[in-house]
Amino acid sequence: MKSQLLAATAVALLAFAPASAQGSKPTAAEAKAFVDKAEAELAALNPYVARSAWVRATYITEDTQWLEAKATAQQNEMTARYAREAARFNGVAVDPVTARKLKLLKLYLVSPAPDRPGAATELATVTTRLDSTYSSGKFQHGGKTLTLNDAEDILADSRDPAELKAVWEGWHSVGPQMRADYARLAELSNEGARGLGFKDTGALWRSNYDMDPDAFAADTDRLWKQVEPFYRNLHCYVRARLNDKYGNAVQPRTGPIRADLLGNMWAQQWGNIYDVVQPKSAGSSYSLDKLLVEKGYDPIKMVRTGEAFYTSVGMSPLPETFWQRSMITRPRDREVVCHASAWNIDDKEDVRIKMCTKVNGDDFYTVHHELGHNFYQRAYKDQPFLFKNGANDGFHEAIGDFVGLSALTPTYLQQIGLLDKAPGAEEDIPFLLKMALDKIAFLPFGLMVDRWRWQVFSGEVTPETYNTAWWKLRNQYQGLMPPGDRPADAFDAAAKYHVPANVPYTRYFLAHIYQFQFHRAACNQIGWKGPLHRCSVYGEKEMGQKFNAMLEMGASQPWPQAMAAFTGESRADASAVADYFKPLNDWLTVQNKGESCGW
Ligand code: X8Z
Ligand code: ZN
Repeated sequence: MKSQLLAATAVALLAFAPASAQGSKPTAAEAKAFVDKAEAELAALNPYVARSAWVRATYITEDTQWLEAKATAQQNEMTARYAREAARFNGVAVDPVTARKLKLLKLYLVSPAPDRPGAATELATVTTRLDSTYSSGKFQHGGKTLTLNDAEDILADSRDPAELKAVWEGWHSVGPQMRADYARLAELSNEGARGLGFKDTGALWRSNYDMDPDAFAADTDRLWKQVEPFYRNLHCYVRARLNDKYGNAVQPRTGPIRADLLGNMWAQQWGNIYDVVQPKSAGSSYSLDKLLVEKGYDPIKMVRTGEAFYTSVGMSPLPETFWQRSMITRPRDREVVCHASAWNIDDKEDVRIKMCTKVNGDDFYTVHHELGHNFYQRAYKDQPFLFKNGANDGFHEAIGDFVGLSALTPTYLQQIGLLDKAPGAEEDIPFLLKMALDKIAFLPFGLMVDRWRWQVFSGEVTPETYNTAWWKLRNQYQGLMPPGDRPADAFDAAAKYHVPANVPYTRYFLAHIYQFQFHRAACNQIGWKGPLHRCSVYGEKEMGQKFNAMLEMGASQPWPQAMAAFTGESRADASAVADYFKPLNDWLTVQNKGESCGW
């Protein structure tokens, strides 16, 4: 099977060599033939790569790592070669579909392998090892061996600052052993990106948004400026409540917030400390964590519930194979990658999720998020291979989040019997505060992770300064500090999944803007007249049809066209975030009177 694929590749190269060898300009027909061939070969290889990756991610051993690295190296080598070849058609007047495919071919790889023998294998080996090291990371605490899952539960539930600090530091002790591999990954990836004509890997990543890479960076700045005052308002309010609870010795009332006090290992979503910051006058009358347990939910029922939301808006149920092949809970007897993900193994119907699902509100939400990826994959499955993707990666992340915005409304929770009675307007502020702790707190984190990587890829940050640069950005964007001095060898960025896993992160920042644009547009379509945070699109088939039409486009058009198809808007705009949260932002401003905000 593999040798046939290699033989086919060789034929393809011979077929296209003569044009440039003769020095004559290739024709549009040759460009189209080249793209068709490349696309067919990449499509043929993909199910093999996907299966190798799936098996390694659900059963980490020396052997599965070896197998995955071999498959991804082959894919990287093939794709990078085609991406380099594609440059031959620069300036050829081709049809728009071929032009878009040529462009996507060059942007296909997150980290393209350099063009020399052994480089693709080394890159794949390092990448697989980094992901596996992170995923099997463990540390000792209180006489026990803890996994990241255990540590996350403690960060969410404990209110003992000494324990929080110890567990936070414990998990971050997995970082240093990844420094050498990470530095090598950055080197190889940069060499590969430069071979394709990009300044560095960061420039390659920023080129994925149908605009100039510098314009894209500026656009994320513009969006951040739109939401930054709201984030600072939230930061100020939360810091004051933490100070009320823990006192000056643990959390001063001015300056940055201690990163281990916010209920999440990376302080990226703060909803788990809602109990600490809830308004004295009127708190929330329910906790989704408790409701799920009380109503006897188990992981499968959570996923079934998620699926039912999508089918309620007209999408077809998941195939039987989804239930047979997904990994929904953590297996007891082997190492796996627990970080949640959604897969399409055969680029057709074989969709799956991989999660270590726990029965709590966070995972209830994550189930909806992951299924968003699967329903998107299903919707664009009939597109040509290179268009089987999101309009951009932020779209891919925003689909399930958009559904999640409805799925978390009390109205919906009552419709599906989780809540006996939906609370009235008196719970608007508690509800919005809970949402902001997750959605608004996330924004600066969503931005800073890749700001750090862009600096690493550009060479501005070196392995010696990985950690100081990380905390400089953590301070600048999020207003955070570590719970204590960091050891000289610390590599705290590596304690966040997407860094060792080499998954770009700006996508999540974008998704946190797009999802509110989708939500506002969908609520308009169904004729909703109330406040946006109480709107649920559950059961709205006409809206669902229009939504699915956007999903079916895949990556066939520049993303502004996909966005316009559903929302009528063709640029990212945080005004939908402001609309959704307006009552809360006003309320926070009043609560913060007399505080000296900022850090
Ligand atoms: O990684 C994820 C998803 C898989 S695409 C679970 N998310 C980011 C994270 O966990 O850091 C979703 C929110 C942000
Ligand atoms: Zn996702």
